[in-house]
Amino acid sequence: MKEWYNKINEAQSVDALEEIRIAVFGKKGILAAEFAKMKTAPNEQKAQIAKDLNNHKTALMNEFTAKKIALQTQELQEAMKAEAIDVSMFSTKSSAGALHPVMETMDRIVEYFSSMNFAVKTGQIVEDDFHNFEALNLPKYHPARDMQDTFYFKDEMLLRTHTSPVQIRTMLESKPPIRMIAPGAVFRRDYDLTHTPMFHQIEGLLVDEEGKVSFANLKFILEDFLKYMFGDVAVRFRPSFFPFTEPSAEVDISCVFCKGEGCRVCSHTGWLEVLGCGIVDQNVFKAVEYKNVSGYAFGLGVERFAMLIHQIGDLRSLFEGDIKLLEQFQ
Ligand code: 2NM
Repeated sequence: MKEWYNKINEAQSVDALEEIRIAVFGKKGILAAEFAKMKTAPNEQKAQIAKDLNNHKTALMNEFTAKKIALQTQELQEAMKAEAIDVSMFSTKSSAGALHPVMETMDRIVEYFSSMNFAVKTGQIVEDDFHNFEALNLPKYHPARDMQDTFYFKDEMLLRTHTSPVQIRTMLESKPPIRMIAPGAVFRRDYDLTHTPMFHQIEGLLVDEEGKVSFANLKFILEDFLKYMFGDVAVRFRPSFFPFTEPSAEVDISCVFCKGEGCRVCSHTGWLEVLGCGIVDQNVFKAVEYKNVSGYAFGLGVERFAMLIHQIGDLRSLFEGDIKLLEQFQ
């Protein structure tokens, strides 16, 4: 018996101890064998032998339990030491993502107009002919529809060519005064060096009582906005045409690459076109049944802003998803 106490105490691992447990307490173990021998012992000794064996059994079990706890604790501590991770260690490569330059630019534009109390509206990408064209003073067969050819579904449904349908929906569901911007993806049948079939726009609309909204108000906010976006640039307004505004203008900033000296990017004019705007045509207000109101509106392409801010030469690189390009703007 004595040797089994030693074996338990000298066990080197939980596994080795388990083998000893089976050898001592198992069905074919030494205790079972000792109890079996009792049958052949003289009757008057049986009580004493049983008592001794039961004492050993309890004592061995106590030894075993104490040893098992000690070995488990030791093995756990060794494992923790071997598998420890230094969470404060520097990693060589960070896999944190970043906003795409187009989305980051969009956020910055939204931030400016939010600070000026413009509400942000989104709307829907699949639109109908009324909200995308008709209500915007672009009747069927109007020549200006050619420039905004798009992707059609059946029943006069289409992919919106600008975010203006969001302005129309906002006017139809609420009353003036209105002060809103509509950021989002738009679609046109265009694909060349400077055009992609999908791009992002932000358009703005302000409506108030007749006579309260002037071209001077529009000039002020757009000049302030462009200086917020591009820093200390010159801003100029050129007369233009849009079906939904009258009068209309295109807005240029002095070239951010050559500071107005003239270079390849600005075609040696010193100016870059960045916005379209105007006083909302009364035909648009007729379409949404607004009376005795005046308003201004404007629209811009977010990809173009992102290219000018980050000095990206090729529009298509914004759509390729190339990590090498994207990592430059983290
Ligand atoms: C532009 C330029 C000028 C415009 C007009 C409207 C609406 F819905 F109020 F009529 N929304 N956006 C507008 C005006 C857009 O983008 C170059």
